Amino acid sequence: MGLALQKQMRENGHERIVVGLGKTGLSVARHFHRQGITFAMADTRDKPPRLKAFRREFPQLDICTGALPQRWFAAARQIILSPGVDTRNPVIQSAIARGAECFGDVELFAVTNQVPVVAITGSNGKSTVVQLVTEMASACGLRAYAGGNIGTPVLDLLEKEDAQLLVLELSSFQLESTRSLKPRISAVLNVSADHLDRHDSLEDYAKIKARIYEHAGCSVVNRDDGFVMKMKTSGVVTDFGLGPPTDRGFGLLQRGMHSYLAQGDHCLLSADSLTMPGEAGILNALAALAVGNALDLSMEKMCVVLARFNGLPHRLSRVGESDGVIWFNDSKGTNVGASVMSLRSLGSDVILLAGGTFKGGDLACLRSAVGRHAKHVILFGQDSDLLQQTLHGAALIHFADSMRDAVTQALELSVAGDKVLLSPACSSFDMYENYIERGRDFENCVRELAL
Ligand code: UMA
Repeated sequence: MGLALQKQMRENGHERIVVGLGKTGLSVARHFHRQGITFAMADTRDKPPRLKAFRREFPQLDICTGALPQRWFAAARQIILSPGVDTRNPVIQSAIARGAECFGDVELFAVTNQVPVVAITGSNGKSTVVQLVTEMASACGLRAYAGGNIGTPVLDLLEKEDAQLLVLELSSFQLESTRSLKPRISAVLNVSADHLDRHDSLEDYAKIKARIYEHAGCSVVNRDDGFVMKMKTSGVVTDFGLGPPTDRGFGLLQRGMHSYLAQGDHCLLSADSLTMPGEAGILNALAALAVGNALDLSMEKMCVVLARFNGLPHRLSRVGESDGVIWFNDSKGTNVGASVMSLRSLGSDVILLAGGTFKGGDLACLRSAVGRHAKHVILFGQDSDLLQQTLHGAALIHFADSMRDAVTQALELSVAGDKVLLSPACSSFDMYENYIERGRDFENCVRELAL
């Protein structure tokens, strides 16, 4: 777009505006660019995370950051909203009132995609089930890819030319504006209070989740969940739950001293052989089996995947990779020994995120491991000064005032080949309820900012 035209557009408004310059916004921009469609970009933040990438890739396109300007939206006919942007924003609302269409990336994906889709939502466990189903399908020889809320924006999946199955994790924000998705199989894992700052009530939130069933070929339901059981399903219905299975459904059977994951009256796998902990782990496994069964995947191969699924989070678990940088969550590294082990296992070029409440331990040992394995250390929390005194000179030291800040700094410091490791060598209680919450915070920040 020439400068004169840009100026005129700025004065008269844009017809098509992508709102939100995070992962989703950038994927929408790339999608439109591939299709030769012009648009403008807006983000309510002064410095949205993908601004640099956007300017680099689309120097010719108009972008505005900070509060959304009314006049920009005066001529808007299409608004493509990122999931993090509240549809109740007054500027968006007045554009809609003037007749603008407003939808998200999943709707754009749905109108173009030709590959069979499994769509999974729920308040908890959806990433695990998406991951499990993807691994099960791959084990059965299908080229399957996971995307959506789990991390890879759905429009990026359109680029997977060899894909035979797409397994999507969809949040309520993504489902809210989706009309055209026709999943082969849809599942709502559970509904509990979440995101009520964005949805008017729990019932409203459940209603949005129920959208996933609208055009489904097969609906997988959690028969223990009152909200899910009230939802209108389509196609063949399969259920799962913790009690004994229904006729063709999935559940638990007691045989002697042991519980078995089962379909109907057929035992499939001992509950003890799952590494995923607790009832939530069992429910996730049952949900994945129900979805996989609806896909006609081999029961035997699915059970192999379940038994070896190493879903243990927060223990040197790989969060993801972007631009050649790999991100690891080792929030369970709450003492020096654990963090030293993790540094050792990653070899070299580590950017270490550490800090919290130091519980005592061999700081000299940490210093020597940092010296050998880490390039940078980003410190946060109560005892960061103590750690700084110890680690000074072993690597370049930086300070962060929050997890988000630490991840942002790591993103800026990292180059291809680096490994960013959260392994605090400290307990989490100065900032968090527990190491799990800390690990989750880290993973959310990484997914939002870096992947
Ligand atoms: N934001 C603004 N102004 C804007 C745009 C965004 O303030 O103009 C803020 C939002 O309030 C939000 C943050 O920026 O806090 C990120 O929003 P975004 O829409 O730009 O997010 P993306 O980077 O595109 O990532 C989104 C999902 N994020 C959200 O729904 C908040 C990611 O899920 C998802 O992986 C990604 O798309 C790809 O599909 C993350 C998430 O937290 C993991 N999801 C929520 C959850 O799981 O509870 C729903």
